[in-house]
Amino acid sequence: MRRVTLTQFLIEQQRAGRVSADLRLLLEVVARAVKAISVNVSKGALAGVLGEAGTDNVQGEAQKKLDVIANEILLQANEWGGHLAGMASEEVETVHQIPFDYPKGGYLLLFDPLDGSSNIDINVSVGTIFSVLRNPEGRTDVTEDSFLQPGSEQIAAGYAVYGPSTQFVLTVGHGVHAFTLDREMGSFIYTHPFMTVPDETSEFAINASNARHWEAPVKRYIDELQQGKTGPRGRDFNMRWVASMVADVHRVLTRGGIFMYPLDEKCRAQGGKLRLMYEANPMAMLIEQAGGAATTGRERILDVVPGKLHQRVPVILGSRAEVERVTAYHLEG
Ligand code: P6P
Repeated sequence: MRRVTLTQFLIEQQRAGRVSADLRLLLEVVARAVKAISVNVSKGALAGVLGEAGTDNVQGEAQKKLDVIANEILLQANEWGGHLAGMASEEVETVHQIPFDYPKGGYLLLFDPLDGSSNIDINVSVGTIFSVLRNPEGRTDVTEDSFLQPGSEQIAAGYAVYGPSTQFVLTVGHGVHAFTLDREMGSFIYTHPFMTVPDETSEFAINASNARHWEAPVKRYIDELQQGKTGPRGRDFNMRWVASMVADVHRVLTRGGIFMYPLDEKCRAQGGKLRLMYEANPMAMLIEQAGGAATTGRERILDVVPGKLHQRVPVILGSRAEVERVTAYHLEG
């Protein structure tokens, strides 16, 4: 079968009027950057890139060497192209301005350069998550406020998952499409057109060690799943928890499931565990584009109006029937 590359896919999307020339350039540049990250991740100990960087990020979390490397790769790859007005990264407290000697464009790029990096040293899948917004009309000086748009304003979102194979998963608002990296050619090959999340599932993902902190609707939902065919759900369920959001969401996109990092007493003060702008929003866009649902338990994630760049939010996403059930339990109170 003739192999379609990401470049050909994007040119055809541009020809169909679904992406602009600048957005196509942006996505090509991000794809090239994640190839460089994939090379670093796959070298692991051989490249001396494992372990701590000796610094903390804006979240107060100890940075891994690869967190810093991935962040630098994405910033440097995207500065010169003239497609961006500014960038925001999980690893950087403030907005990253485009250097004055480079042209600016109309898009804002947000990313978590290496999500799940606590899994690096144990050789478990990690990923890069990104989100694309338009720079608000007429703004030349990009500030944090420029980024504070609800997830429904995203014009593109995606992630790379660095697993047994490196895959690039993308939506520009017309379905979810995945590409697998051919390392010999150095190109992403179109392998998964129109990924869809089955409405029903028998697989759930949650960090069960937090059970004592959960709110009543979550306790009720998980308890029913664990009762299996002897309980109200009348069938057995399976549990998975990789502790790498990209790996867990990729499984949901690939075979269905529900992924949950709900509000609990432990993370209530922060508003949740996962970050809204560059984790929850891009994943919610992908899941909805694949026919699934994504809520905080109380509202659609893509409707949340951000107040801060690095704010956190509860996340319940995946197979629509299950997300709607959990959300209904929350709204029953
Ligand atoms: P916990 C990774 O640090 C991350 O941000 C997500 O990728 C992942 O889903 C979650 O945190 C894991 O959290 O509390 O299970 O370690």
